[in-house]
Parts: sequence; C-alpha cells; structure tokens
Amino acid sequence: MRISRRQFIAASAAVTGSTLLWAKDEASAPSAYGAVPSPRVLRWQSMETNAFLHFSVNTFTNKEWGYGDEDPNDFNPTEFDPDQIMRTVKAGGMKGAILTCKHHDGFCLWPTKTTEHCIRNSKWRNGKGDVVRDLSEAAHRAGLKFGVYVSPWDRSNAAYATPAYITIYHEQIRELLTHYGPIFEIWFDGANGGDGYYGGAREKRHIGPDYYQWDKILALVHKLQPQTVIFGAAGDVRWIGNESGIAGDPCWSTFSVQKEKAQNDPHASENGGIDALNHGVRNGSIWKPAECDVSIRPGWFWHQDQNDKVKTPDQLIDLYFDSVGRGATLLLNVPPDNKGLIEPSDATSLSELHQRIEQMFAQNLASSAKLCASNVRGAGRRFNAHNLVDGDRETYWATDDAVTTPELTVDFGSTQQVAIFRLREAIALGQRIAAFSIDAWQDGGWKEIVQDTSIGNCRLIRLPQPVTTNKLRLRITDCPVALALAELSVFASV
Ligand code: FUL
Repeated sequence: MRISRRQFIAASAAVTGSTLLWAKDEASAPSAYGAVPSPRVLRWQSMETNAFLHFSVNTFTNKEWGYGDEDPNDFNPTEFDPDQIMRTVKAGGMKGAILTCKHHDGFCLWPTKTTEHCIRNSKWRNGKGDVVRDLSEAAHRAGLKFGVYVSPWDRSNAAYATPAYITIYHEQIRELLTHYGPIFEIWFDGANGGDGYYGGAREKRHIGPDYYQWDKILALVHKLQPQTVIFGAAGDVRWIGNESGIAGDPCWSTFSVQKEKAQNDPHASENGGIDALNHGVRNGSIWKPAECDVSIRPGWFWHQDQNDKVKTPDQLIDLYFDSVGRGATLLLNVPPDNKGLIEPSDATSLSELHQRIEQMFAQNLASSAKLCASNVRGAGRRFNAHNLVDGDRETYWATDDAVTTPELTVDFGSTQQVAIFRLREAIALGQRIAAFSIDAWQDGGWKEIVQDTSIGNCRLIRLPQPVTTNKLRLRITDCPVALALAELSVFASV
C-alpha cells in the first residue's frame, strides 16, 4: 500500500503520541519583509571581505591621479608575480580581488583595441603583457573571485566629454567582461575632476547629466555577465560615503534613490546626502547594501615613502568591526609596488588580520549552550533556535507572525567570560529587526549589557569589558514582523 508523506507523518505522530508533529513541521516560512536582495547580491554579501588592487602607471610615477600624459613605458614592474599578489590576498582572508584595470589616467592594463594608451604600447614584455589576464588567472588559482575597476573618467582620451568616448568606454567594459572569465564585481568610480591631458588639449572638460548612459552600461553588464554585482549609484551596491572604511551605525542594507539622480551621479542618494549612503535608509524601497573602501596605506597607489605607514593589524581589526560588523562589505586596498609585488609590511598586516579574526571567532560558546526561545514558529523543529548555532546562514530561528518581540536565553551551564557577539538575519527575507538588547545574568538578576539597532547581514559587538556570566538573554525589542534570525554566536576572546 502506498501512503503519502503527510499520511506517513500523521501515522508516525500517532505512534509517538506527539499528535501535532506533522502540523508543527509543516509551518511555512515567514513572508519576506520590504526590499530583499537579488541572488547575486546575496552571494556578494556573504563574501564580506575583498581586496582592492590599485596598480597602474601611478605606481611608477608616484602619483595618485595620473594626468593622462604618461608614457606607456612608465609601466615597468620588474618582478611582477601575480601569484604572490593573489596568495597574499588569500592569506589575508579575502574572498575576491578587484583590480584597477583603468584608473582616471586612462592607461589600460590589458591590450585593449579601444586606445593606444595601454600596455600594448609599453616595452614591458615587449608589448605582449596583459596584467588583467595574469591577475585574473592567478586569482582563480588562489581560489579568489576577480573583479574589475574601470574608471568612467578618462584624463587621457581626446574624445572624453564627446559622444565618441561613450562608445569607447562601453567597449572597454565589453572587453573586460568578455575575455577574463567570471567577474564578481564591476566598480564604477564617481570621481570626475575636470582637468586632464585629453589627447594633448590639456584643459578642463565637464560632462552633462547621464553622459555615461548608465542604463546602457547596466544592460551591457547584465547581458554579458548576469552574476556581476555593480558598484555605484546606478547599480546593486552603494558607496559608504567615505574612504576611511567606516560604515554608519546603524547601517541598513535598504536604501532609496531617485532613478534620474542615480543615472547622473554615481554616488547619488535620495536626499543627496553622505549621511544616507553611510547609514542606509530603514525601510527604504530598494535593497542596496554598502561597501566600505579603504586603503591599507595613506594612498590608494603604492608610494615608497608610505612603506612605514601601513595600517597595523589592530587598526585593520577595528575597520573590520566598523564595516563587516555593521552589515557592510570591506573592500581593503593592498596596492602592489613598483616591482609588481605586495610589500612585506602590507602582507604581514593582512595575514595577521586574518589570523586574529580566525582566532577570535574560533569557538562559539553558544553552540554548546542550552537555547530556549519564548516562541518558535509553528512550535516545531524547522524554525527552532538551534538554527542560530548550526553555522548555516540560510536556516533561521523564526517566530509566529503574531510574535514580534520574542526572547531567547542562552544557558552555558557554567560561568563563562563573554566579550564578542555576532548576529545575522536571514537577509533573503529582508532586514526585519530594528532593535534588540542582550542581558547577562549577574548577581541574581538580568543586567542589560548591549542595546543596539540594525543586524542585517552581520552585526558584531565588542563589549567594552568582557562580562562573566552563566547565561545570556537576547531580547528583540523592535521588529515589525516575525523575526528570521540566522545566527547568534558568543565569543570569549578579544
Ligand atoms: C576614488 C578615486 O578618485 C581614487 O583614486 C580611488 O580609486 C578611490 C577608490 O576612488 O574616487
């Protein structure tokens, strides 16, 4: 006799005596709340830390913004080792690397057909070199994803600010997205400073609204590589509003932007303000998470006299907490030097950052604790509190629709020293929680030790001083709908 799964579960429930078993386990998932990420943005948010590689003629001319009149022979990395660069990035715990394939000076690091201002006209490797190919292949060998930065502003090109340049620029994007394998992110810089070489004109040039034709660029990127995440106002992810790598607190992944503004200004926000970029917009109409770009050195490009100004592992850890720990992504610039290598000072700081993070988050005290939730959706197993400690960001603790301010106790069974918390929402269902608190059991009562707001992709909290306790209580204090919390981790070390 064949029986359906439902009949089977009901029969088993009768046998075990837990008559509600089948009904409990079939509780349906909560509905999504507000704007939600697309699958490609969801994947991108899970990467959390990526490297930026500023490398071009500026590396050799000791500039930050090349004028566009550089000699292609300036580009001459004598010991270029793409594998050393990508191994170093990987040892830093980064998941991807984004190369400045063309910075504002217009010099292209690949043998483009669109301009003579490129590596093809350099004596380096007799004009046969292709830095984009070498680094993209080395990235994949190291197990990293590869991304491209291609500056809209081009201080070299004679056609800049005329319609002819747009054809050139779109073609450069096409070349990069066609010949170098999967590109996880394309970075559109908002800088448009005006003056430049422009084929010898040496003048200021200004561009009008929607000069770059972002609509066409987005369509081109989506057509060539639908999985590529686009950085910039017209795209999927937003600039954080500063270049010091610090997200606002709170920093919502939701945002709102007027389409027309976004087309004209790659860093636009609805109120035109840096503040909205930095904090996002609670309940904003679109999902547009933030990316925190910052350099490991004072400059974006390598400069000899900054070799002793590399950020320390402590400073990098702070940046990690101020970016990833507020739900944003960290894009940490590690610029190759004029030999074409990552300097030892940068490599050391980067790998120490990774080791410290690994140590810090090695042992989750909550995974062996007794978890007790005030409410579980459908009172069954599918959404119970153990989903918080299973290491899977897709499973989550959810409540019934009517219960929006639940509590959860985390009983260690013995006294522990706690110093760091990590929380994550199941963001595929939107950013739901607006405020929460954590209490520690001390001297026979609950004492509030954390009061905070946004969680989203990740919220890291470092207590000013470690707290000694045998149990904790998480209270969701503001959530418009049932919660969907994917992780609550507790760590001892600082
Ligand atoms: C800015 C540029 O002007 C800098 O040179 C650098 O590339 C930084 C990441 O973005 O807008």
